[in-house]
Amino acid sequence: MRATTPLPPHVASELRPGAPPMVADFEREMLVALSTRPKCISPKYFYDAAGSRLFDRICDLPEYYPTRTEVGLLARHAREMTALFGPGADLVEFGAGSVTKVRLLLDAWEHPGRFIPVDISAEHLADASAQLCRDYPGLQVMPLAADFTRPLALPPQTRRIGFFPGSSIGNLGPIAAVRFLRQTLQSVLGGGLLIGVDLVKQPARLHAAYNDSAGVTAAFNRNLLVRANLELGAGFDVDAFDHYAFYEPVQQRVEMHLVSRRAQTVCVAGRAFEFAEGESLHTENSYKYTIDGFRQLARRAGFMPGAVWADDERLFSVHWLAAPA
Ligand code: AVI
Repeated sequence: MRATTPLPPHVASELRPGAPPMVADFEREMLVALSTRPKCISPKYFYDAAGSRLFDRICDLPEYYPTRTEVGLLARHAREMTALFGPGADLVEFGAGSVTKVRLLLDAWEHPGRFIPVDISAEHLADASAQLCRDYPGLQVMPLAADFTRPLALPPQTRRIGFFPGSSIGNLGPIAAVRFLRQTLQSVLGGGLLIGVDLVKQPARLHAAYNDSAGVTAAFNRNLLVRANLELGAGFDVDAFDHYAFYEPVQQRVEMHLVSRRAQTVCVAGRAFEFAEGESLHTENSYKYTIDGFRQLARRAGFMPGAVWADDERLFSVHWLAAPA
């Protein structure tokens, strides 16, 4: 077995919608974010209860194609996908959340093994697992409340399959993404990883997905400031910040920013921080990949890329990455 280095905490929880980090972490990272030039904070702080609800609404927006496209791919190709799992393997979902997409796989898997949803939020996980047990009476569900970006204490098993939908890998930069995949590989050696990856496409399409007409993404972005006001008493004038999201084609990523329309002073942990008129707080990157580009990335992490499923418009992809024994 190759040794792995745990991911740094700020990278670790970037990948976990639904897991609110502790206030102390938020305060510490906000202090760093506001002291950095340009100001920049991890997207993990989007996901308090209100932010998670807004994210669920984003997933249903007409402009936000990733969720419905990925669900369509899983529904259409679940038999081919689960045939690769092999009979009796353990299926481990990383950052399982409400455990919805995996149902499409469980419905199609001919000889299922155990299902191990892993999520940092124990309460959420327990509810979702209980419901799954009711819906799939023969299925052995073994929820694991843990930070899946760190080495996991998984039950012994000869063949494990990872499932990581939603293109959450895109919220990491390419170097952190390889590091994350390398670490995941250690949990699924001899098995594989089924992972959803958003694709590069017409910038206008990406622009629409992150600038929806109902303003839900803008509210999701601004919720970070609402949260900072509630939890840290920061005093952001939330309405004076514009949501600004754009596709940057050189790095192939959507960047989200909050841009202050006026000069303002905020206060965190007794320290004052100035925003100049027009100054930005960079809140998220969402990397997009070509199919070949992602396969190369997976190879760099030690996986052997196999089948890929994409929709006819090539908006989104699901990759099978085999893991060497
Ligand atoms: C969770 N993640 C994959 C979403 C994305 O598209 O990068 C988060 C999001 N940000 C704005 N809209 C959705």
